[in-house]
Amino acid sequence: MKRILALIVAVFALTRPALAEDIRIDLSNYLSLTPGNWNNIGNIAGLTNNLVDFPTGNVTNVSIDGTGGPWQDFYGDDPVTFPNQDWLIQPATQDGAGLQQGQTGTYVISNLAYTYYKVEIVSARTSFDYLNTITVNGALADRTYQGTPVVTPWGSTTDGLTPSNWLIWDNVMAINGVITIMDVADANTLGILNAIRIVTVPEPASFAMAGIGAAFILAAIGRRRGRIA
Ligand SMILES: [Ca+2]
Ligand SMILES: [Ca+2]
Repeated sequence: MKRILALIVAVFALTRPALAEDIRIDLSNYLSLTPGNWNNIGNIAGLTNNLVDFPTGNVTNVSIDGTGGPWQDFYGDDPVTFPNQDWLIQPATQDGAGLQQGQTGTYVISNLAYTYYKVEIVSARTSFDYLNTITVNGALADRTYQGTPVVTPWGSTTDGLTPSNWLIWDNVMAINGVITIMDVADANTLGILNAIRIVTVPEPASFAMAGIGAAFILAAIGRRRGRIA
């Protein structure tokens, strides 16, 4: 009976997809808004609370704070040529939060409910190859969406827009619910962040699969017990 109780607890622990967080952020409302449960951030040098979870539409406690940063509304992928890929849809890349030459901008993501997150950041610009050194909790990216090596500094045209690529951090630890994103613009170019995704590890789909697996185990045990009785 104890084992059954432990399994039930495990099933509940594994089947919490509604509580997992998948936050999609379009930085800047300069040129356009991204539809669906995207968070369109107009106050790019300020605080935006209660970001919406993409799969469920639920309002979360998660916030994004660019207060004190030199962020400005920038054009990004003006003609919207970046293809829809995976989670990223248009017109999220059309505009962005920008930096003048040599400036450093920070976004603090707070009140995250889980410990580990995958963070994905898009920096794309038409014609002008802005050079960005982007870190998350002080670390460079683990990989890129296209599977090419991580390039630092990241060229918004040559590394971002032209190959339709972005940077990915696979396992970022939220420290007291906080993840810090930083972009440093090269001394001779501007800098830009167009879009961000922050998703619980494992992703909601994995939570659901784990839950289904646990349910099968429970059902199998139930059947076996039935036979013994
Ligand atoms: Ca926008
Ligand atoms: Ca954008």
